Amino acid sequence: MKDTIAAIATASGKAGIAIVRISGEKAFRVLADCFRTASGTPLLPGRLRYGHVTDADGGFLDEAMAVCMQAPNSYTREDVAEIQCHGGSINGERVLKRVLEAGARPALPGEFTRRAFENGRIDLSQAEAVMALIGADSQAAARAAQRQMAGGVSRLVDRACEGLLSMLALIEAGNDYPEEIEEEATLSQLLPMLKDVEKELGSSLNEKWAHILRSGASAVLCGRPNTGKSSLMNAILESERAIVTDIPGTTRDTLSEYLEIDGLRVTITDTAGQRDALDPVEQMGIEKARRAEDAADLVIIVLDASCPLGEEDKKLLARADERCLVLLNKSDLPAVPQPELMGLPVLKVSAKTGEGLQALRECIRDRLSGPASDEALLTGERQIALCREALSLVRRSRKALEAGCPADIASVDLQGALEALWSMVGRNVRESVIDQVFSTFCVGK
Ligand SMILES: Nc1nc2c(ncn2[C@@H]2O[C@H](COP(=O)(O)OP(=O)(O)O)[C@@H](O)[C@H]2O)c(=O)[nH]1
Ligand SMILES: [Mg+2]
Repeated sequence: MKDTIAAIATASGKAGIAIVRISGEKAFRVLADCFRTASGTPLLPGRLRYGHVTDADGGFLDEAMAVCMQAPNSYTREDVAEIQCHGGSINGERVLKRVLEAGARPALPGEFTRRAFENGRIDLSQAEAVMALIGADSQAAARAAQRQMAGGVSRLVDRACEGLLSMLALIEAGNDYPEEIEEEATLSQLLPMLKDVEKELGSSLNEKWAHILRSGASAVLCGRPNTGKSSLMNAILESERAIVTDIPGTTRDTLSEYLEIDGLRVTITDTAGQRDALDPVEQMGIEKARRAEDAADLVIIVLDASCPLGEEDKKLLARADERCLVLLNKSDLPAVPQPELMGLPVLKVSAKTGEGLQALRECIRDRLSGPASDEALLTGERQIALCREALSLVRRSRKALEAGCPADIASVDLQGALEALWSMVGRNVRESVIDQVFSTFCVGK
């Protein structure tokens, strides 16, 4: 067991409770030194007890509860003690100071989780998931982090590594017994195995969805002036956020708000209407609108059902790509024929009556949601980069074999892929990589 560390595990500021966490060889001794149970009997592992935090002279410092968790049945797999004292910006610090005086040292960011990793309770992908869960700002991101904590990525890596090791063993056997094992036979076994690993790694990479989980999704309302973009923004948000008038060119700057649709965090942006504006301020707004549109995950093109399509509408439709969703707003007004839209999937809505808004929400959610099964979806950038590296090495060895290269040519790349996968879970990684991962953590976790 390592030296004994302590930190406040709860957030700072006004709060009912602060938890001071202690882990390491001396954890129980430190606790015994600064906590007395009300009954005077000693603490038993796993039992939460009421009592007092005492100062160095045995005097009263705070009313608290305390618990001991004996190694290996704890978060760090070391002896862990926790004091639940009163919260607030001063009190928790006072109790921590007392704990440090009793023989613990302040924990570094992420040091508790690092110990859990170093003591083999979790692997590096699970440690990263802990941080992702703490930082999650949507239900979807929290769910993805929890799946990774439960070992989704670990299992993916295990399966892929098993495949790679079997392939390396096959190649090795071919090298050792060239008379007995035909090169052809080795190749015919290797190729399907390579394809399986490629498929598996590929399915865990969905970078667009991973980005949405990390940073939320963006949806941009665009269209020519007066089609009702700002009205729709307000209707979706159910608040009078954007100014609405019948004067074209009312919205000049882009305007963004957060929205949660079925656990998915979406930033929705209203933009200036697209047209050839003379006013320099409006021109700048239109320029900003174009940039927002380029960066968006979902581009919502708003058309007006009550008048024929104009030049600007047609331009927008012409540059529409797979990120676009076409809305026909003002469906409460008599519709005019718009032959240009024949055969195009459009959603009829009315910002005025609310017609179609629920369908619009569902459509936004469906277009921005990830795959139904994302057991082993990679979300962290480090994980994604390593998986991409492993995948490209596996692909390269498959192509080399298909091009008729001898089987042992593939073994260097397969070994490289294996190492990249090991790094994902923290096997055989350099200390600096581990430092890097845990440096992003908060103190007390
Ligand atoms: N009848 C009707 N009028 C609408 C609807 N949506 C917007 N409008 C009107 O269209 C005009 C322009 O709306 P606005 O939201 O400012 O359009 P923007 O320029 O695209 O942002 C305003 O007079 C709105 O009241 C709708 O669904 N039905
Ligand atoms: Mg507007």
